[in-house]
Amino acid sequence: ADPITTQKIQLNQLGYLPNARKVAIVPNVNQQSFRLVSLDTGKLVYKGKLTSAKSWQAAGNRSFKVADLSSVIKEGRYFLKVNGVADSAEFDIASNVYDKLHDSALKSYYFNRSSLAIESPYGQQWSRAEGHADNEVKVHASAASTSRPESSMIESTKGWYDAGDYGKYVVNSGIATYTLLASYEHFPTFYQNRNTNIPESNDNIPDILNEAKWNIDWLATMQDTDGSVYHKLTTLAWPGKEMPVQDKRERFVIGKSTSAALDYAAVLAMATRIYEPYNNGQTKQWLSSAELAWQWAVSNPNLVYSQPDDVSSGEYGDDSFNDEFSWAAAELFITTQKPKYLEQYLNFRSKIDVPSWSYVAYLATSTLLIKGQAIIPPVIYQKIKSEQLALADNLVQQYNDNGYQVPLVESDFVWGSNSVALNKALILMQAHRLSSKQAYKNAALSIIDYVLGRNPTDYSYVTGFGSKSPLFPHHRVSVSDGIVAPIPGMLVGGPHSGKQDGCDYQFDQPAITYIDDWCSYATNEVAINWNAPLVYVLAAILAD
Ligand code: G3I
Ligand code: 9MR
Repeated sequence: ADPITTQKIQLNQLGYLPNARKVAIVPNVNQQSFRLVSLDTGKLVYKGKLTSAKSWQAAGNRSFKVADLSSVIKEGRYFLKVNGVADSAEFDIASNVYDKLHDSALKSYYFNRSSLAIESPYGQQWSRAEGHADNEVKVHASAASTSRPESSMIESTKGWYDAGDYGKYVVNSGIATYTLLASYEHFPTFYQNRNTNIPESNDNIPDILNEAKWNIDWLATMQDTDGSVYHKLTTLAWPGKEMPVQDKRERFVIGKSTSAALDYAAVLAMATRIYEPYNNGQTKQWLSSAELAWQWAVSNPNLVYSQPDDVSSGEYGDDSFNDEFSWAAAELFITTQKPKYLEQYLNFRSKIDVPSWSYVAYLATSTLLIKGQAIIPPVIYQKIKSEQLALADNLVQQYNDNGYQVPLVESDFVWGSNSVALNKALILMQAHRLSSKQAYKNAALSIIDYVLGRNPTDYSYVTGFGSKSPLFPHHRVSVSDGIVAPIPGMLVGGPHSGKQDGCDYQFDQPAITYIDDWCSYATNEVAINWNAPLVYVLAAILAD
């Protein structure tokens, strides 16, 4: 049977920037034209031709049509009409259409802070009691050392919960914190006066840096005295379906790994240069601990995290570290300008691809291209740049080849597919910055359209935004706080066909296997590394 997920018009449910391409996907009805109606005047403002488009295997191969309303640039609220199908959702064309979304996506980190009560002036209806002070965390056997033996206690407060669970994981914190710090480092003016209404909003530090510092302060506690870094801080089993304050299970620092040490080194090196002007007195310590972690990793280049028998929290396992070495070396080089780190970067340089928690080679590229031009030999800089542009060109090719007009291919539909999409948009916006070619930006904007509803499930994948967004994310706070609306501004993982959670999915094709249900931790969980590229891409678009 034809797995038609929806007979609806699929478009960006929030809306479009006035000068953006504006495309909607229309069911394959026997009609030639579409009409755009202004909600403000009730009048027809535009009539256009429907074109037919290539079907998309990953979405079940059904055929559909495309409505292109790019030529409408007047700000306002609109909907689309096509005979034979329901009117589309209402949407805006406005230059501030993504402002609130950006701020809310950033604010979601505040809602996921460990060791802090969320107070009503900042959290409104989602205020809650403090959970997980983590001032007494036990050293697990797998993390023991002579200076900190098994069952000794360390203090490891603050940090963000990783996702729908209450664990704090160094590896995933690495890319998530990087991406928020890069948002600031690449668009400092944009962040100068943005107020997200967090407790620190009235100090002289941009809110995004205050937010990231909550996690960096925690990260800095995850290093042992010899420079090694604990892999994670979690309970042994998963927490219950309960609020943070109710989870009284004992918490442990568990395992050590080369990836944790290198991700730690990269983030603390980066933080050193970014927080330096704010003279917070910590940056000297951060840099020496980053260099110590680097040294440790050089002496322990192959320590793979292996999950102990008594532990079932998230694994974030990885067994190839050249990409982490190259990233840490790049950050250390930009911060210290010591030639040995450039040599090490060149030594460990890895093929770039869309970044993820397990493959961070691209993060080195991103930092070196945007911060390194003055200090990297021109031949090397040009090489890195041409590789970046080749990767982006490949994404533009995918965009041109896809009937939905999004740069997505079947292999992108993994656990957290929406973050693959947004990291592609991050690459495209960086290519746009390096070369100004409009195609890069068009393809990046198409991904914003995709996550906000122009996709074959018809969901806007960000809680609280769009006419049909997730109500039941796999997020323990949202499911147990007694408030109907989930915490806003969270991007869910998105469709893929793994079905590791055994939930009752309607479909099998990767781009439509999604369910808005607490059950679905494989498609409907949220995570700090998934939200971060949403923040970055929106900042890049709004700052452009
Ligand atoms: O490594 C294999 C690869 O060789 C193979 O080709 C591919 C085919 O699908 O699978 C790859 O393994 C995947 C692995 O991630 C590495 O990318 C697994 O299928 C996939 O199930 C696994 O998903 C991870 C998931 O945890 C389960 O371990 C997600 O990337 C990761 O984001 C997610 O992270 C969890 C934390 O553990 C706990 N906190 C919540 C967080 C989000 O769900
Ligand atoms: O809630 C957990 C989620 O945060 C993780 O991403 C996921 C990864 O395996 O696991 C979830 O926990 C489930 C566990 O794996 C199996 N039993 C049900 C748990 C959730 O209800």
